[in-house]
Amino acid sequence: MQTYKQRAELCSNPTAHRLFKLMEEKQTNLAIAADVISKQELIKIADELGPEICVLKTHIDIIEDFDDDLVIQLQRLSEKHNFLLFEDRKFADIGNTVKHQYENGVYHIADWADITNAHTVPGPGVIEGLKEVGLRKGRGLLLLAEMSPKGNLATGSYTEASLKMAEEHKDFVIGFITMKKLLDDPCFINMTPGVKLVQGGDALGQQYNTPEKVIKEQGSDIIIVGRGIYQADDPLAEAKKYREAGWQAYQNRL
Ligand code: S5P
Repeated sequence: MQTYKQRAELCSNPTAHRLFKLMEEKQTNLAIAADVISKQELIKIADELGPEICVLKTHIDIIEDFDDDLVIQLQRLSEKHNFLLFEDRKFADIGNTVKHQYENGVYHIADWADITNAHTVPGPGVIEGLKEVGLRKGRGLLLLAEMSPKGNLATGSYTEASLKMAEEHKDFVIGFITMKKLLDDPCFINMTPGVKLVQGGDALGQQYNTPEKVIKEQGSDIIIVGRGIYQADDPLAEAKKYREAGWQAYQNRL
């Protein structure tokens, strides 16, 4: 099993390289899903939890008072605390449309998000469209090869076809949203949502596994944790627990 550091050296995509490198340096494989709806709450999470995480995952379109200053502040905090910005946009349209959704509109995602992601349901065109914008900026794309909620359709031959699309676009696709490690290629990074310290679910189909199960047993690389952290009484203390659990599971795997 290769270390994050060894994998950093193997990957030519600059975002994948940076991510593996910072994970090793900071000793964290924790990504926070900051699903809050105000600018102030998002900035607070980025600043307070920034030292604990490798990635800040946003849903920028749920912010009620979004403005360009939010993006400037997030970029500053990502430099201050050394984490990457991942806009969880889940692009899912034809190449020409996603290109504009990525580059234009209100959010200009390609200008600030190191990482974004896409569903593979439209076929390889979705990757090609995003790549026209993101590759020259050194960005990285994750494909949703598997999903966490009950009854989702990203399984079997759909997952297999998604892996193939990734292999055909290795310059831009840096990995997967997945429940487990799917390919042996060390340059694909596996990020797993649906993580809590205790297994379970929510009322809307979400299913949770523990950091130990996700990283050690399922061979994933990064745990994505939302409500488990930001809804805790003390989010910073809780983030430290997840960080410790995720890193311990990685070391046990090695
Ligand atoms: O299959 C998925 C893919 C994603 S990216 N299941 C998910 O839950 N996610 C995202 O992970 C989801 O959009 C949310 O931002 C986060 C999980 O949040 P939590 O509060 O359930 O930990």
